[in-house]
Amino acid sequence: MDIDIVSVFPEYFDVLGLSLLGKAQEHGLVRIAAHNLRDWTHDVHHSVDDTPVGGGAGMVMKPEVWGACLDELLGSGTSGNITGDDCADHANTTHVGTATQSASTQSATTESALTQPSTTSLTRHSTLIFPNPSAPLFTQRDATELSHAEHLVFACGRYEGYDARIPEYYRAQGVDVREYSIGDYVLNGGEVAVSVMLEAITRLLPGFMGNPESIVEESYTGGDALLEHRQYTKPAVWRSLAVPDVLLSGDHAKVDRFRRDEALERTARIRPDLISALDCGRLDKADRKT
Ligand code: 6GU
Repeated sequence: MDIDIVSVFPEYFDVLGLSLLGKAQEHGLVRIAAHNLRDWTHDVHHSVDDTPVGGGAGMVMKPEVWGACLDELLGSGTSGNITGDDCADHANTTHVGTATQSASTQSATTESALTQPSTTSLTRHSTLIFPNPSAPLFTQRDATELSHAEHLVFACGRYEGYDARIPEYYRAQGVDVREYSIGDYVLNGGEVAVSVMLEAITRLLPGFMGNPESIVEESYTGGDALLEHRQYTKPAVWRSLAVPDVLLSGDHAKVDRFRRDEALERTARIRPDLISALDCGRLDKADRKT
């Protein structure tokens, strides 16, 4: 999977070189590049935003800068001329998690990848994602679907948002454009939301997790999105608190039943909205009693 992230704070994504995602990049499972939006500006101030048309507080991100940037990253040449002098130099592009690369090889890699679209970049399917607090919620279902994508481009907005014509334009060009919120609260910009979505997506890549079963069993996965049952490890008694007896019984059917009941009970109590959304056909006879 190929991932491009555009932000006015690309350093935000330096942490993606750490941990499991860093390993996944080293192993070639995923390539992640963070780009600075200001590299596509042409004015002396490198401005990326302007006042809202119609008035109001704050600033809105300009369509021209995003247009130049996204035309290039999507490799589609949708606005016609995306070569030569129209391209800024992208000294600030960082290949996240490739710490061993020198600055010069890094920039050489970037240039050839971005300015000489290969046949694959002309034919590959790209998905363009805008974090947006006013968009539909990003769910595990979206993460699963996007984990099969070939190329993801995350466009991080800052300030009061981005000009609405940016997603509209690319959608009209036939690009798969998504806008997602990660929850009912307001963040200063899309960077944290993109980090969240990226982690949810990339951990589902085949070969990413050491133990693939941990993905299958967890909350929200599969058709029925239930909260997970509680977990215990040894010792059987800690500070006079005992692990439930059934978990020590060795009776796998009983253990499964106990965990399923607990998942249903916790979900009904903590997230009744998930129970209402359950597909009744997926409940078994014993579930109906709980
Ligand atoms: Cl995607 N962006 C911002 N700025 N705030 C958010 C969000 C996204 N999702 C929840 N809050």
